[in-house]
Amino acid sequence: MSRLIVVSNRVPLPDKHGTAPTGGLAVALQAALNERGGIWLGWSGKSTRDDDPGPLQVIDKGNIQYLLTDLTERDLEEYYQGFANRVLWPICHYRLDLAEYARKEMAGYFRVNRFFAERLAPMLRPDDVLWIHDYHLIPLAAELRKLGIANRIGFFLHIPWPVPDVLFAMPVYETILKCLSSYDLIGFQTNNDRRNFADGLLRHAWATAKSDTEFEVDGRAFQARAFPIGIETSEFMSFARKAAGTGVARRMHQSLDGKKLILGVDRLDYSKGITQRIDAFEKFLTRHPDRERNVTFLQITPKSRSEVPEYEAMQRAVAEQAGRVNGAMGTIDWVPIRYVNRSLSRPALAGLYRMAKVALVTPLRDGMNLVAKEFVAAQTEEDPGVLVLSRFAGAAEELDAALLVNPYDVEGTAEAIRRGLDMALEERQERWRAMLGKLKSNDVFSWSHNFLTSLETQ
Ligand code: ADQ
Repeated sequence: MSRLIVVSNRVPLPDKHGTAPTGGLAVALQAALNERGGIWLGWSGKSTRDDDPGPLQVIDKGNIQYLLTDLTERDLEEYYQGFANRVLWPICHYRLDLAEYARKEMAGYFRVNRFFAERLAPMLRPDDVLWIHDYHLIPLAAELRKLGIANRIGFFLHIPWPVPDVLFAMPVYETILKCLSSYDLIGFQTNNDRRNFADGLLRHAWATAKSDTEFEVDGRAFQARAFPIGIETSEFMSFARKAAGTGVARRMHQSLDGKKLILGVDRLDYSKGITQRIDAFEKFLTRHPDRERNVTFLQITPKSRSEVPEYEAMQRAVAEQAGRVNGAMGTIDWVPIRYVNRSLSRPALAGLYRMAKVALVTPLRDGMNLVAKEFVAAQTEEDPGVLVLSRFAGAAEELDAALLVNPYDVEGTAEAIRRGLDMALEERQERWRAMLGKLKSNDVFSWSHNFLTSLETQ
């Protein structure tokens, strides 16, 4: 079996005892690397003021070599904070209003990808299979091809791919499309993303299609297909079974004091629809005053990308909004919204999912959304909670037995909260079984297996 070479912006390192990191994606890729041996390359998380990022840091663990590189401060600003997170991320999440194009940052994005390619190329053997992850690294295959690398190279995009008119607003979109055509296989989260990609690509005379999934650009053939990412379903189910006995679960149970838990769990990001969700919860309370004091909405949101100004502003906006609702609707012994900026362990998270009657997973746009899948996996058959899910999350393609909502429709989401809280046991079980079946048949291990098999056999 040929070696696997994974490249992603960040590398989840095993700890000093050699224990693999947690989180579905890391666990699945680690498993694929353990089986075949190989390399995982990415940014170390550190930056330097010098112009030279210095040598690669090499960490050997069994048959896997972790290669970490520092970046210069300028690289980091232009590639990561700049083009990746202030152009590609907003464009792919349909936020043209937040995209900030600057030629300097676009140049930095391509320069850092060339730098990654130059660091990787000398380490490669002719039969290695390469799997590149996410929007930070779209040009990597094109840069490797320039250096003479002819290996099979796959790319998986974790975020959505926009419709053509949104994509075309990005000044370098043609270069980005051509860069993608240097891969052998491009994986999208959903069929909708794959269709959007094909629609945008085929508006150009330089691209042709042989089928829905096979394309040709400048004489080079490649495939683009949907591979919806999963979670580590059975491990997550077992976390949730064990979680009832943990301190977090006990403390939460006590503090709920009989109130029904409505739960939101998201990284702090404008794509996650947190402010619209709080509006919907407030609307639910004003429409159903009899429910006051019977429910608690817990929103758990670790901060992310705080170096990007939009994220800083959002942190303030959400905290103020939660404070305003609590001030207006709370009583001396009831706080409607608990807003917490903390990361929790996976078992603690699983325990909270299991305790919740309703989960609000209402992003305005999301590649997949793993929280939706984790929530379903954590439920018990005897008394499953209800998933309220945005139709704009990739997860809605598989989890169509959830209560699907339009997150921009605040009243519709408020009504779904009510429906979720009142849903009869039989309907909850029926919906849950349908969703769990999908999570079992497509977990994160079969996702990585399917992708790699397609890449090697197409
Ligand atoms: P993200 O945007 O980061 O990922 P998501 O899919 O929701 O979003 O994954 C978040 C992960 O972080 C989940 O596993 C969740 O459990 C964890 N998490 C969230 N809040 C936490 C907390 N307070 N404590 C601990 N863990 C927490 C991108 C795309 C998604 C796509 C994934 C995977 O934006 O659409 O689903 O990649 O492809």
